[in-house]
Amino acid sequence: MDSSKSKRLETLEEYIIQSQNRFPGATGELSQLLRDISLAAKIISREVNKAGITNILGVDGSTNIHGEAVKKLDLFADQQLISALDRSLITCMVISEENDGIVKLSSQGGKYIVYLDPLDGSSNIDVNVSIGSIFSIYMREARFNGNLKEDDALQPGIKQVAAGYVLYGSSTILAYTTGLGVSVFTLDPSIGEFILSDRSIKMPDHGAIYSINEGSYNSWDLGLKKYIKYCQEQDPDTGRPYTARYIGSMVADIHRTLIKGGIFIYPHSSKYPNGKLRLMYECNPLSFIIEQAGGKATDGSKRIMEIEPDAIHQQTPVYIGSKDNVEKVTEFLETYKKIEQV
Ligand code: AHM
Ligand code: MG
Repeated sequence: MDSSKSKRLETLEEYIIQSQNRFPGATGELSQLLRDISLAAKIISREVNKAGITNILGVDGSTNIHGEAVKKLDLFADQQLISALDRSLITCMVISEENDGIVKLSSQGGKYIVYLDPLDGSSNIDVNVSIGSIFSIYMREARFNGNLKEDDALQPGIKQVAAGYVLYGSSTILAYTTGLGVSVFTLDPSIGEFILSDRSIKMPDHGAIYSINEGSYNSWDLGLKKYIKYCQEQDPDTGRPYTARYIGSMVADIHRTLIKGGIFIYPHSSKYPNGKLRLMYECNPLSFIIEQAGGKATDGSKRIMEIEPDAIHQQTPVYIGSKDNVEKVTEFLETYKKIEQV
């Protein structure tokens, strides 16, 4: 075998350092923060993989701030991520799905604020289906200005300096962006390193997959009902009928959408008048990723990343995926909204 032709593997660590070197003024703090998250992700991945053989699997008996049952792995992931961020003294506060208020870290002068969904899709833990961690990073605006408060964390998604997710699936994947494209890494468990699998992933402009919880059909707006019927109609020119895929873990559904194209929708409904998914630690970071890969993300009319937040756990409807698919559903929503108003 000609070893000179074998592919040189690039680790996440090396990739982050090389990316940082392209910016001579960089302090290295953001790079450190991404390394902290990746270290916590490796530990979470290990626990997720052995969940079935340890008693960590299952509900710990408490509920989180949204009244949902908290699984033990949620708490484990939350603790791992927060303590990794605390150790490096770069982050001043964390907002996590598992914590009601802001979590102030040891370094109150730290310049970054991190939002986390430590273990997204936790209802899937017990059935061995893919789950994930999501992160979204902001700079603190009034860095040296008194006590940290929730307001310091309320910034629109366009101000994210980095965001990403880790998917614990058939392999563990880490995808992140700093606004210069989306890089994807795959964990090689034999060496304990994330290996670069895609330097700058681009998603298809159009996809033939729609992803939505159709059990809520009766409570959707007319425009959405009509759009889903459109997806199911026969039209070989546009590849219809589309395929339906819904995992119920947003990270996993978005990862598929990133690779294969299509659309993921979690609309408002009578059960969730403002949508179910969280703006700050689910929709904004995943919108940043999807936009950087060439896709789009809206709440049905407005770009997700331009929504001015007024609460850290705020919910929003979300329509996210390939550009053409998101534009098409928007047309349906607008058309039928006008008809309903007449
Ligand atoms: P979680 O963060 O508590 O796990 O909830 C968010 C999850 C998303 O991952 C997923 O897209 C959605 O909830 C599924 O909700 P539903 O079961 O209502 O379709
Ligand atoms: Mg979640």
